[in-house]
Amino acid sequence: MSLKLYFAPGACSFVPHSLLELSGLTFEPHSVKLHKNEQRSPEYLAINPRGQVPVLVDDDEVITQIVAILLHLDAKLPEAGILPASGLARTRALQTLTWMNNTVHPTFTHVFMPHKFTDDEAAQQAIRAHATQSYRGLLGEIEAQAEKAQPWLTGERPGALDAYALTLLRWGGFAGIDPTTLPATWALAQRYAALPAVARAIERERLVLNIYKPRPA
Ligand SMILES: N[C@@H](CCC(=O)N[C@@H](CS)C(=O)NCC(=O)O)C(=O)O
Repeated sequence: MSLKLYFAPGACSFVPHSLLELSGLTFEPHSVKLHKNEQRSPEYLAINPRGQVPVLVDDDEVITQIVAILLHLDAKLPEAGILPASGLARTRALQTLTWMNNTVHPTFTHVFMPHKFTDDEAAQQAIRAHATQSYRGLLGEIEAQAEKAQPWLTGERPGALDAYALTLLRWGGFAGIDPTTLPATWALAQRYAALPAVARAIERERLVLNIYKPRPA
């Protein structure tokens, strides 16, 4: 069995990256530098024609989309606790995971890359300002969940939701949202980051957890 993960430092691929480290599965990490547009190189497009990370290659199978990648890894090694094993706890975790992926994450894309949605510069600024407000509200929803974490968002063990919460909160810093104003999520992210396996992924990506800078309104 061979596993390869294509990830970009600081991107959403941190979710499977840190969970692979946490699982103890052996994998080959491949860094893709988005700021150098490596995701659009012919070599990378041959792997993922959508030009996005993350990509998991399991033997010869190319798997994209965070939720699919996590379900694949979870099926491979259920004891890693990427998701709760069964029952309502699993349903609830999937409910939050898919919401993070299909709502919170694309809202940040509007903050980070408004040029994907219009060529008009004034409209880009309006999109960014509006999405930043929405993003604040969505992080507030994660905060309410983090306040009730038992002790992790994923449940008794750190897993998918904790990895995604760290990523989304960290991105908030770019959007001008001070992570310390979301104290339960901030504490959770720091706790997750301090796990030795997760720290390896953080080190490989050279991530700084708090990238907050006030943004002009
Ligand atoms: N729905 C996709 C989203 C993946 C995605 O948004 N990846 C971003 C990084 S966070 C990316 O590769 N962006 C490169 C680009 O748009 O050029 C998933 O769940 O994997």
